[in-house]
Amino acid sequence: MIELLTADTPNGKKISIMLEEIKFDYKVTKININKNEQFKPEFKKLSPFSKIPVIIDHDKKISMFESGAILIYLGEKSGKFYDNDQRTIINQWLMGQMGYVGPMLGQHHQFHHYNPGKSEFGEKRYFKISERIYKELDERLSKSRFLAGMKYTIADIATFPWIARHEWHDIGLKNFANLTRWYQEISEREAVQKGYDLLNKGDQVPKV
Ligand SMILES: N[C@@H](CCC(=O)N[C@@H](CS)C(=O)NCC(=O)O)C(=O)O
Repeated sequence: MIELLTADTPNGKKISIMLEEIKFDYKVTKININKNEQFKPEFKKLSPFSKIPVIIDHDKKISMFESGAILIYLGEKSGKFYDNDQRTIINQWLMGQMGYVGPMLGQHHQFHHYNPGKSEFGEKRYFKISERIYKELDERLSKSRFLAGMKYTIADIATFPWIARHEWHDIGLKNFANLTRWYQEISEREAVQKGYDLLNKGDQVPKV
């Protein structure tokens, strides 16, 4: 059984979506990052940067932090969404999400959504970068059904929950036809809808 220690954020949703997709038996343990539970010594032992998500594979008695590493682990363990012969390309789109798409959109959330009016420089900078990310993903998806090719992979699973915050971004997802097509196709997957609502609060995947 896999235990997912997480919060209701895009990085957390990546893993609940993957666990639903591969149909593994799992349970969610909520870490309230607004109440600093991530800094508790017992959590920090599992996650040295004090960040969610973390998984514990109770059968193997191992734990892991970093969502990209967790997706790779679950892809390898399940044999799903991380095909051997596609790994070179999947890894590039996955690392691009981990190092660029997620962190930049995360900063955009901080300046534009949570703290508007506090820093004009920050707001403009991350708005522009986020707009650029939308364009770059749209360009890729104009040539490819999914990020790493014809098949839905862990690179899509990692990127999707970030684009699902499109209402916060105010960039206008519907103006990016290929990104919208990709987003809608993934939104319709039952596992995505279930994994999106990881805390069973009735959260629905936002529409375009
Ligand atoms: N690179 C990490 C980033 C994880 C991350 O930023 N988690 C945030 C929530 S989305 C967190 O735990 N923040 C609490 C904190 O930094 O104190 C991953 O992908 O797992």
